[in-house]
Amino acid sequence: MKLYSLPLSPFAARVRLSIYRKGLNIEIVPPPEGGVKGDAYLALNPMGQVPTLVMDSGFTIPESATILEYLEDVFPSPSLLPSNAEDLARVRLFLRLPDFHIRPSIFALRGMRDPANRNEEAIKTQFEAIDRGLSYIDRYVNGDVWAVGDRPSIGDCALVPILNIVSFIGSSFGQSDLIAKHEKLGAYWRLAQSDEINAKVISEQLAAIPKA
Ligand SMILES: N[C@@H](CCC(=O)N[C@@H](CS)C(=O)NCC(=O)O)C(=O)O
Repeated sequence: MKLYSLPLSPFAARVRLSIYRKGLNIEIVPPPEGGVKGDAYLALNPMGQVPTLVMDSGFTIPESATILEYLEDVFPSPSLLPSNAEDLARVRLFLRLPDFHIRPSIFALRGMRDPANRNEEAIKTQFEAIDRGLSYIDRYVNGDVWAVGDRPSIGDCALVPILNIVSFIGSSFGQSDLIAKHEKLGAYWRLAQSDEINAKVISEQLAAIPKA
């Protein structure tokens, strides 16, 4: 099995977190020559995005949330899914809320990191959207070291990499308290960074940030 991944992508990082936590023997590789929009990669993932999981049989799976659920089905132990339905629903919210309410703004802001491309009004609008997204997530986290329950779940796999990107994007625009101002989410983010496996993925992402 092989995972196509790029170190900075919060969606690829979700899957790496699951792989590390489960101790899986899955090769982690960058997209082939031509990158995510090259013919070789588009043959694996028609959307041209990371991550993609490729099975030894040749079957391929795009979409990080689907890959995470597939890994739970194929490698159920150690489980990264809570056992009760309410907690499972919260875990699944952590896969969806960042996609709908954080991702679009991160992508918009990424294009404005260069001071030559900055539009102050647009930046304000995007940070307001991120703040709203974080407030939605804040409702459902525990405020403890794990997002849901008393052990790691794919909820943490989803949240840690996107919070890391929010934190980085915030500081590159001079906004350092974006996460901390949300009480439970701020507590979660502080504690989550002290976990060794979370810290490994966080540092992989930070090492890949292009120098401005
Ligand atoms: N919904 C997708 C989102 C994946 C995604 O947005 N990947 C980005 C990197 S963070 C990407 O590959 N972008 C390349 C592009 O769209 O050109 C998932 O969860 O896997």
